[in-house]
Amino acid sequence: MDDLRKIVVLTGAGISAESGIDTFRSAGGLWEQHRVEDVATPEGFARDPDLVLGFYDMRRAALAKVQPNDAHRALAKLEAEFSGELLLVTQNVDDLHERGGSRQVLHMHGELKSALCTSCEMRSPWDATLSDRPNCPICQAPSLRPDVVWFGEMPYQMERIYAAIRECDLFVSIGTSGAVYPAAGFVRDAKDCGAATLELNLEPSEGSASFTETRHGPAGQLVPQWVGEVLDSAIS
Ligand code: BJW
Repeated sequence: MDDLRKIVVLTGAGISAESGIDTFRSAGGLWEQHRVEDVATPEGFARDPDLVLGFYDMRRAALAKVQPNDAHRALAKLEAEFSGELLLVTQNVDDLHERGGSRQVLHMHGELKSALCTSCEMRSPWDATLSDRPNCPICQAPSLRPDVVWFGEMPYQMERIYAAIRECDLFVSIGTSGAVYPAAGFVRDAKDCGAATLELNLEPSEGSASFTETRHGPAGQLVPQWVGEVLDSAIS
């Protein structure tokens, strides 16, 4: 780890599981409680906007009741103390990285606390409900939807992410099943560019075999331990 200058970290729902947020694909997870086609596609939204707006209102409200955990805090410590470059990319729509102290977080699948106007296409910070069809604060149209990336839509800031992956020395994937692209492909993109790759996940993910190193267990333990190793190796 002595030559570590550029790290890209990708996080998924598993990093927020110990805070009490449901993951998607685990037993009892969100996709067992709701049909993915109904709540996480543009077609589902067009068919039944009330259902979709209610689903995201419920998750936004649940966010107010949970707190960041040791894994979020450890990544904030890494950002503050690592002397090289760190890009933290999350697939999560929660704000637990920010509340754990991270300052720079790239939300590739959007954010629960943001609304997207389908009329003027502007994004606005949003803390309230959407199912009551409030007006867009910018164009005043009652056309707000959750500012999240559904299946078939383009994730945010892909050029910036791919540029960082091409240049990184280490790609680390934390708490994600590796079931959803393009994020699931980042490990192979990083490896093709010569980076070391590390998986920190409760169990082997769908992409485990692609990583040069895998560690399995709860993120609340694995992430602080790994961050400690990185910061110690930079000091010595
Ligand atoms: C713990 C833990 C603990 C638990 N500690 N770990 C190539 C091949 C095939 C298909 C495609 C392809 N490219 C594109 C597609 C189509 C599609 C796709 O991937 N389909 C798959 C089903 C195959 N992708 C798309 O449509 C994407 N758009 C797109 O590709 O645009 C074109 C494009 C092309 C090329 C470049 C760029 C763009 C958009 C995908 C949007 C995903 N949206 C969602 C919903 C967001 C809003 C919301 O939150 O509701 O994003 S779906 C859902 O899955 C959510 C998540 O971010 C995402 C990933 O889930 P995640 O985070 O991995 O959670 P889980 O539950 O799956 O896994 C949790 C893991 O944690 C598990 O492994 C647990 O073991 C672990 N764990 N406790 C550590 N304590």
